[in-house]
Amino acid sequence: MFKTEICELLNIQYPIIQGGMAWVATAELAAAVSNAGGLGIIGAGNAPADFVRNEIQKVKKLTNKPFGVNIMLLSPFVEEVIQAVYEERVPVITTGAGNPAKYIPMFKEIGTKVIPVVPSVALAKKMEKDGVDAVIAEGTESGGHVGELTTMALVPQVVDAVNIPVIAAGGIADGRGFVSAMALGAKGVQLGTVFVCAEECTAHVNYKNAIIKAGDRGTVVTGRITGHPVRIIKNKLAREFDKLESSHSTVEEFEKLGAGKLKDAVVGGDADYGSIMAGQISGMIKEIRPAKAIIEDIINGAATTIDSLKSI
Ligand code: TUI
Repeated sequence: MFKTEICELLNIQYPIIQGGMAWVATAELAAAVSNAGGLGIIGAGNAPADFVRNEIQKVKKLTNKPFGVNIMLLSPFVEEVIQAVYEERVPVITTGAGNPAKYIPMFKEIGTKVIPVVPSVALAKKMEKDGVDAVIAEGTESGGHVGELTTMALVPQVVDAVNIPVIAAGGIADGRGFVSAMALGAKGVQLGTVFVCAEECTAHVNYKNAIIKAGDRGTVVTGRITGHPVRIIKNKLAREFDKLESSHSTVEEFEKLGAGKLKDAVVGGDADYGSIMAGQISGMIKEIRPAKAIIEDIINGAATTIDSLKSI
Protein backbone atom coordinates (compact mmCIF):
# COMPACT_ATOMS: atom_id res chain seq x y z
CA MET A 1 0.00 0.00 0.00
CA PHE A 2 1.05 3.60 -0.66
CA LYS A 3 3.51 2.69 -3.40
CA THR A 4 3.67 5.73 -5.65
CA GLU A 5 5.77 7.01 -8.54
CA ILE A 6 8.06 8.55 -5.94
CA CYS A 7 8.89 5.09 -4.54
CA GLU A 8 9.87 3.92 -8.02
CA LEU A 9 11.76 7.11 -8.88
CA LEU A 10 13.83 7.03 -5.70
CA ASN A 11 13.88 3.26 -5.15
CA ILE A 12 12.39 3.53 -1.65
CA GLN A 13 9.69 1.60 0.22
CA TYR A 14 7.48 4.47 1.43
CA PRO A 15 6.97 7.88 -0.26
CA ILE A 16 8.29 9.67 2.82
CA ILE A 17 11.22 12.04 2.51
CA GLN A 18 13.04 13.63 5.43
CA GLY A 19 13.60 17.38 5.24
CA GLY A 20 17.19 18.51 4.70
CA MET A 21 17.55 20.58 7.84
CA ALA A 22 20.85 22.42 8.32
CA TRP A 23 22.88 21.09 11.32
CA VAL A 24 19.93 18.84 12.31
CA ALA A 25 19.91 16.43 9.38
CA THR A 26 23.24 14.68 9.89
CA ALA A 27 24.38 11.26 8.64
CA GLU A 28 22.86 9.47 11.66
CA LEU A 29 19.33 10.75 11.02
CA ALA A 30 19.56 10.35 7.24
CA ALA A 31 20.72 6.73 7.58
CA ALA A 32 17.98 5.91 10.12
CA VAL A 33 15.25 7.28 7.84
CA SER A 34 16.64 5.45 4.81
CA ASN A 35 16.99 2.21 6.77
CA ALA A 36 13.33 2.57 7.84
CA GLY A 37 12.18 2.71 4.21
CA GLY A 38 11.98 6.47 3.61
CA LEU A 39 14.53 8.76 1.98
CA GLY A 40 17.02 10.18 4.47
CA ILE A 41 18.62 13.50 3.58
CA ILE A 42 21.80 15.21 4.81
CA GLY A 43 21.27 18.96 5.26
CA ALA A 44 24.28 20.80 3.84
CA GLY A 45 23.06 24.19 5.11
CA ASN A 46 25.95 26.65 5.25
CA ALA A 47 28.57 23.95 5.90
CA PRO A 48 31.79 23.70 3.86
CA ALA A 49 32.25 20.88 1.35
CA ASP A 50 34.57 18.81 3.60
CA PHE A 51 31.89 18.59 6.27
CA VAL A 52 29.27 17.52 3.72
CA ARG A 53 31.59 14.97 2.10
CA ASN A 54 32.33 13.48 5.51
CA GLU A 55 28.60 13.13 6.28
CA ILE A 56 28.02 11.47 2.89
CA GLN A 57 30.78 8.96 3.59
CA LYS A 58 29.28 8.27 7.03
CA VAL A 59 25.83 7.59 5.55
CA LYS A 60 27.34 5.20 3.02
CA LYS A 61 28.75 3.18 5.94
CA LEU A 62 25.45 3.23 7.88
CA THR A 63 23.08 2.19 5.09
CA ASN A 64 23.05 0.57 1.68
CA LYS A 65 19.72 2.24 0.87
CA PRO A 66 19.31 5.39 -1.27
CA PHE A 67 19.78 8.74 0.46
CA GLY A 68 20.06 12.38 -0.53
CA VAL A 69 21.71 15.72 0.23
CA ASN A 70 19.84 18.99 0.54
CA ILE A 71 21.71 21.90 -0.97
CA MET A 72 20.91 25.28 0.54
CA LEU A 73 21.43 27.57 -2.44
CA LEU A 74 22.23 30.67 -0.35
CA SER A 75 25.26 28.92 1.18
CA PRO A 76 28.61 30.67 0.65
CA PHE A 77 30.00 27.19 -0.13
CA VAL A 78 27.35 26.17 -2.64
CA GLU A 79 29.72 25.60 -5.59
CA GLU A 80 32.15 23.39 -3.67
CA VAL A 81 29.30 21.48 -1.99
CA ILE A 82 27.78 20.80 -5.42
CA GLN A 83 31.16 19.48 -6.57
CA ALA A 84 31.51 17.17 -3.55
CA VAL A 85 27.97 15.82 -3.99
CA TYR A 86 28.69 15.23 -7.69
CA GLU A 87 31.97 13.42 -6.98
CA GLU A 88 30.36 11.25 -4.29
CA ARG A 89 27.60 10.22 -6.76
CA VAL A 90 24.82 10.95 -4.25
CA PRO A 91 21.60 9.35 -5.57
CA VAL A 92 19.25 12.30 -4.88
CA ILE A 93 19.60 16.03 -4.28
CA THR A 94 16.92 18.33 -2.97
CA THR A 95 17.47 22.09 -3.05
CA GLY A 96 16.14 24.98 -1.00
CA ALA A 97 16.12 28.77 -0.87
CA GLY A 98 16.69 29.39 -4.58
CA ASN A 99 16.71 28.20 -8.17
CA PRO A 100 19.04 25.24 -8.95
CA ALA A 101 18.67 25.50 -12.78
CA LYS A 102 22.37 25.78 -13.58
CA TYR A 103 23.25 22.56 -11.74
CA ILE A 104 20.57 20.34 -13.31
CA PRO A 105 22.47 19.21 -16.47
CA MET A 106 25.56 17.92 -14.61
CA PHE A 107 23.44 15.86 -12.20
CA LYS A 108 21.22 14.50 -14.98
CA GLU A 109 24.35 13.27 -16.74
CA ILE A 110 25.26 10.98 -13.79
CA GLY A 111 21.69 9.92 -12.97
CA THR A 112 21.36 11.87 -9.71
CA LYS A 113 17.71 12.75 -9.18
CA VAL A 114 17.13 16.47 -8.69
CA ILE A 115 14.14 17.60 -6.61
CA PRO A 116 13.89 21.32 -5.80
CA VAL A 117 11.66 22.86 -3.15
CA VAL A 118 9.29 25.31 -4.81
CA PRO A 119 7.14 27.88 -3.03
CA SER A 120 5.08 28.81 -6.12
CA VAL A 121 3.45 27.50 -9.30
CA ALA A 122 5.72 29.69 -11.46
CA LEU A 123 8.92 28.14 -10.10
CA ALA A 124 7.43 24.62 -10.31
CA LYS A 125 6.71 25.12 -14.03
CA LYS A 126 10.15 26.52 -14.67
CA MET A 127 11.81 23.62 -12.87
CA GLU A 128 9.78 21.10 -14.87
CA LYS A 129 10.94 22.76 -18.10
CA ASP A 130 14.55 22.64 -16.86
CA GLY A 131 14.28 18.86 -16.42
CA VAL A 132 13.94 18.13 -12.69
CA ASP A 133 12.58 14.73 -11.65
CA ALA A 134 9.95 15.95 -9.16
CA VAL A 135 9.22 19.05 -7.07
CA ILE A 136 8.58 19.54 -3.38
CA ALA A 137 5.72 22.03 -2.88
CA GLU A 138 6.43 23.42 0.57
CA GLY A 139 3.82 25.43 2.43
CA THR A 140 4.42 28.23 4.90
CA GLU A 141 3.57 25.89 7.81
CA SER A 142 7.14 24.57 7.53
CA GLY A 143 10.03 25.44 9.77
CA GLY A 144 13.01 27.45 8.58
CA HIS A 145 12.94 29.53 5.41
CA VAL A 146 9.33 29.71 4.21
CA GLY A 147 7.27 30.93 1.28
CA GLU A 148 3.87 32.61 1.57
CA LEU A 149 1.34 30.01 0.45
CA THR A 150 -0.11 27.33 2.70
CA THR A 151 0.35 23.65 1.87
CA MET A 152 -3.42 23.31 1.34
CA ALA A 153 -3.46 26.06 -1.30
CA LEU A 154 -0.05 25.44 -2.90
CA VAL A 155 -0.03 21.65 -3.44
CA PRO A 156 -3.14 21.26 -5.64
CA GLN A 157 -2.18 24.30 -7.72
CA VAL A 158 1.29 22.87 -8.36
CA VAL A 159 -0.20 19.42 -9.06
CA ASP A 160 -2.48 20.95 -11.71
CA ALA A 161 0.36 22.93 -13.28
CA VAL A 162 3.02 20.23 -13.84
CA ASN A 163 3.28 16.67 -15.16
CA ILE A 164 6.05 15.51 -12.84
CA PRO A 165 5.41 14.04 -9.36
CA VAL A 166 4.75 16.56 -6.58
CA ILE A 167 5.84 15.97 -2.99
CA ALA A 168 3.92 17.91 -0.33
CA ALA A 169 5.69 19.55 2.62
CA GLY A 170 4.68 21.82 5.48
CA GLY A 171 2.44 20.90 8.40
CA ILE A 172 2.57 17.12 7.91
CA ALA A 173 3.55 14.80 10.76
CA ASP A 174 1.12 11.87 10.86
CA GLY A 175 -1.11 9.57 8.81
CA ARG A 176 -3.88 12.16 8.52
CA GLY A 177 -1.50 14.68 7.00
CA PHE A 178 -0.09 12.00 4.69
CA VAL A 179 -3.58 11.08 3.37
CA SER A 180 -4.51 14.77 3.01
CA ALA A 181 -1.41 15.36 0.90
CA MET A 182 -2.32 12.39 -1.33
CA ALA A 183 -5.88 13.73 -1.62
CA LEU A 184 -4.43 17.01 -2.92
CA GLY A 185 -2.62 15.05 -5.63
CA ALA A 186 0.83 14.71 -4.07
CA LYS A 187 2.75 11.47 -4.67
CA GLY A 188 4.84 11.78 -1.54
CA VAL A 189 5.47 13.85 1.57
CA GLN A 190 8.49 15.58 3.05
CA LEU A 191 8.62 15.86 6.83
CA GLY A 192 11.05 17.94 8.86
CA THR A 193 9.90 18.85 12.35
CA VAL A 194 8.74 15.35 13.34
CA PHE A 195 12.15 13.92 12.37
CA VAL A 196 13.96 16.46 14.57
CA CYS A 197 12.35 14.48 17.39
CA ALA A 198 13.64 11.15 16.07
CA GLU A 199 15.83 9.28 18.56
CA GLU A 200 18.63 9.09 15.98
CA CYS A 201 18.61 12.83 15.33
CA THR A 202 21.79 14.32 16.81
CA ALA A 203 20.26 17.75 17.53
CA HIS A 204 20.64 18.88 21.17
CA VAL A 205 17.95 17.56 23.52
CA ASN A 206 16.99 21.17 24.39
CA TYR A 207 16.10 21.70 20.69
CA LYS A 208 13.91 18.59 20.68
CA ASN A 209 12.29 19.56 23.98
CA ALA A 210 11.46 23.04 22.69
CA ILE A 211 9.44 21.40 19.90
CA ILE A 212 7.78 18.98 22.32
CA LYS A 213 6.86 21.88 24.65
CA ALA A 214 5.51 24.12 21.86
CA GLY A 215 1.76 24.51 21.38
CA ASP A 216 -0.17 25.19 18.18
CA ARG A 217 0.82 28.90 18.25
CA GLY A 218 4.36 28.18 19.37
CA THR A 219 6.13 29.35 16.21
CA VAL A 220 6.50 32.71 14.49
CA VAL A 221 7.88 33.95 11.16
CA THR A 222 10.80 36.36 11.59
CA GLY A 223 13.00 38.29 9.20
CA ARG A 224 10.50 39.28 6.53
CA ILE A 225 12.52 42.45 5.90
CA THR A 226 15.56 40.41 4.87
CA GLY A 227 13.63 38.80 1.99
CA HIS A 228 14.27 35.39 3.57
CA PRO A 229 11.59 34.91 6.21
CA VAL A 230 12.27 32.12 8.69
CA ARG A 231 9.83 30.27 10.96
CA ILE A 232 11.22 29.58 14.44
CA ILE A 233 9.92 28.59 17.86
CA LYS A 234 8.95 31.63 19.96
CA ASN A 235 11.73 32.31 22.47
CA LYS A 236 13.88 35.24 23.65
CA LEU A 237 15.62 35.44 20.26
CA ALA A 238 12.23 35.61 18.49
CA ARG A 239 11.29 38.53 20.77
CA GLU A 240 14.57 40.30 19.92
CA PHE A 241 13.82 39.82 16.21
CA ASP A 242 10.34 41.21 16.81
CA LYS A 243 11.75 44.31 18.53
CA LEU A 244 14.18 44.91 15.66
CA GLU A 245 11.36 44.55 13.15
CA SER A 246 9.12 47.06 14.90
CA SER A 247 12.00 49.56 15.26
CA HIS A 248 12.46 49.49 11.46
CA SER A 249 16.05 48.32 11.74
CA THR A 250 18.23 47.54 8.75
CA VAL A 251 18.69 44.17 7.05
CA GLU A 252 22.32 44.20 8.27
CA GLU A 253 21.25 44.56 11.92
CA PHE A 254 18.82 41.71 11.43
CA GLU A 255 21.36 39.43 9.82
CA LYS A 256 23.89 40.24 12.53
CA LEU A 257 21.44 39.17 15.24
CA GLY A 258 20.69 35.92 13.35
CA ALA A 259 24.27 34.91 12.52
CA GLY A 260 25.29 31.55 14.00
CA LYS A 261 22.08 31.24 16.00
CA LEU A 262 20.90 28.00 14.36
CA LYS A 263 24.12 26.23 15.34
CA ASP A 264 23.84 27.71 18.87
CA ALA A 265 20.45 26.00 19.18
CA VAL A 266 21.11 22.69 17.40
CA VAL A 267 24.65 22.01 18.62
CA GLY A 268 24.96 24.23 21.72
CA GLY A 269 21.42 23.62 23.02
CA ASP A 270 20.69 27.33 23.53
CA ALA A 271 16.90 27.29 23.70
CA ASP A 272 16.63 30.97 24.71
CA TYR A 273 18.85 32.84 22.26
CA GLY A 274 19.33 30.11 19.64
CA SER A 275 17.27 29.90 16.45
CA ILE A 276 14.97 26.89 16.84
CA MET A 277 13.65 26.38 13.32
CA ALA A 278 10.48 24.26 13.45
CA GLY A 279 7.10 24.06 11.75
CA GLN A 280 3.57 24.84 12.91
CA ILE A 281 2.99 21.12 13.46
CA SER A 282 5.33 21.30 16.50
CA GLY A 283 2.22 21.45 18.72
CA MET A 284 1.35 17.89 17.70
CA ILE A 285 4.75 16.38 18.48
CA LYS A 286 4.85 15.00 21.98
CA GLU A 287 7.68 12.48 22.20
CA ILE A 288 11.06 11.33 20.95
CA ARG A 289 10.79 8.08 18.98
CA PRO A 290 13.01 6.06 16.63
CA ALA A 291 12.72 7.10 12.95
CA LYS A 292 11.30 3.65 12.17
CA ALA A 293 8.43 4.15 14.67
CA ILE A 294 7.67 7.60 13.17
CA ILE A 295 7.43 6.13 9.67
CA GLU A 296 5.41 3.09 10.75
CA ASP A 297 2.96 5.33 12.64
CA ILE A 298 2.44 7.47 9.54
CA ILE A 299 1.79 4.47 7.32
CA ASN A 300 -0.49 2.71 9.84
CA GLY A 301 -2.26 5.98 10.63
CA ALA A 302 -2.81 6.60 6.92
CA ALA A 303 -4.48 3.21 6.50
CA THR A 304 -6.76 3.89 9.51
CA THR A 305 -7.60 7.36 8.16
CA ILE A 306 -8.58 5.95 4.77
CA ASP A 307 -10.82 3.35 6.47
CA SER A 308 -12.53 5.99 8.58
CA LEU A 309 -13.19 8.13 5.49
CA LYS A 310 -15.28 5.33 4.00
CA SER A 311 -18.00 5.77 6.62
CA ILE A 312 -18.49 9.50 5.99
O1 TUI B 1 15.19 26.16 2.30
C1 TUI B 1 14.29 25.85 3.04
N1 TUI B 1 14.35 26.00 4.38
C2 TUI B 1 15.42 26.53 5.03
S1 TUI B 1 16.87 27.07 4.35
C3 TUI B 1 17.40 27.54 5.83
S2 TUI B 1 18.95 28.31 6.06
C4 TUI B 1 18.52 29.95 5.92
N2 TUI B 1 18.69 30.70 6.98
C5 TUI B 1 18.40 32.00 6.92
C6 TUI B 1 17.90 32.60 5.78
C7 TUI B 1 17.67 31.81 4.69
C8 TUI B 1 17.98 30.47 4.75
C9 TUI B 1 16.50 27.26 6.79
N3 TUI B 1 15.40 26.69 6.32
N4 TUI B 1 13.14 25.36 2.57
C10 TUI B 1 12.93 25.24 1.18
C11 TUI B 1 12.44 26.52 0.61
N5 TUI B 1 12.85 26.99 -0.51
N6 TUI B 1 11.55 27.34 1.17
C12 TUI B 1 11.38 28.37 0.30
C13 TUI B 1 12.22 28.13 -0.75
C14 TUI B 1 12.43 28.88 -1.96
C15 TUI B 1 12.29 30.25 -1.99
C16 TUI B 1 12.52 30.95 -3.19
C17 TUI B 1 12.80 28.19 -3.11
C18 TUI B 1 13.02 28.88 -4.28
C19 TUI B 1 12.88 30.24 -4.31
O2 TUI B 1 13.09 30.80 -5.51
C20 TUI B 1 13.52 32.11 -5.63
C21 TUI B 1 14.14 32.22 -6.98
O3 TUI B 1 15.36 32.39 -7.02
O4 TUI B 1 13.41 32.03 -7.97
